[in-house]
Amino acid sequence: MSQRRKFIKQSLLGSALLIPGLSTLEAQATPVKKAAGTKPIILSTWNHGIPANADAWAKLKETGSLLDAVEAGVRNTELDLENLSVGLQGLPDREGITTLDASIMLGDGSCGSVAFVRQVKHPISLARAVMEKTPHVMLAGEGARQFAIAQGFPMEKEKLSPKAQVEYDKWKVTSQYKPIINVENHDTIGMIGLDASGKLAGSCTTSGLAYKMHGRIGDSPIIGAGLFVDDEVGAATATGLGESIIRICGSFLIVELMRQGRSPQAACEEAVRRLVAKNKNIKDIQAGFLAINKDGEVGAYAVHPGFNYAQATESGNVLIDAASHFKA
Ligand code: SD4
Repeated sequence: MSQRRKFIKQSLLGSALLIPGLSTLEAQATPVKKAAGTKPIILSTWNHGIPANADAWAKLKETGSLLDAVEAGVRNTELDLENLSVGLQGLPDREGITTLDASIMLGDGSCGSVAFVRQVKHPISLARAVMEKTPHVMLAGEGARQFAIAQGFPMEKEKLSPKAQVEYDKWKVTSQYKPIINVENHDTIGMIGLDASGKLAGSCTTSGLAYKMHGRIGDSPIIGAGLFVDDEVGAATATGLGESIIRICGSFLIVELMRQGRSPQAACEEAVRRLVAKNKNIKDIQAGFLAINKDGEVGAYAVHPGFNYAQATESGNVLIDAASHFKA
């Protein structure tokens, strides 16, 4: 049996459990409290979440630090040459320059991010350095690059990856700016995790929208938009058209909805509902959210079909399709 089928079968079995002492009918009529989630757990967006989760899991086991884990996990994607939306191999902006955004956050409110940064192979580690070594939360552009140099980060040559160069050359023929759902623009990695002691952390890293205007910054480095983590409640991360996510402060919104009692799933659904209401041309916009509460329950929801995520627990690392507002 495939891992995904096995996982689905297990979840179905879980929801069919009866309460001892009640007949089948009574048990069906009684609202059964959703089974508590599991700890530790690490979640990340899209297919590349599988290798990223594997690295994060290994790091968690090695150091016991969830912060180390969420950094190590997305560093894997930052080096993935197949991925055209994360790291320096990502598709460039309209001028042919690749600029990166990243953020990292702990459940105690510590956070750091970098935006519109060039020549840095691991923006997530730079975001962590902003969090740990400066009095600030966010550095952008040339200032972020200067800080990277001062911190001893190697500067990479500004040269497009062979795959990105081919795509950019094709794009230049028409030079049309038209984001395509789930194809060129939707491979950002957002990772959120909960450790065995109940602490939460998250990370998010991207090269942003392909062929964006030079200087454009998306949701991923904006605390509360692409990522938000609070040990009292839970964590959320986002992927998709950053402008639509910033407009509703997506990740913060989900955490606050969970604080008011919604499940991670219900909170993600409400965020998508709001995003759909606040954005024009919604048929051309994909956005997806992934959330976890402090009990380890998970939620995920997207505007359009096609969003999936990877979930690592003690019982394995599996890919799961998220439901969506619009149906296929
Ligand atoms: C951005 N949210 O820069 C990112 C892009 C993305 O999956 O998530 N792609 O708008």
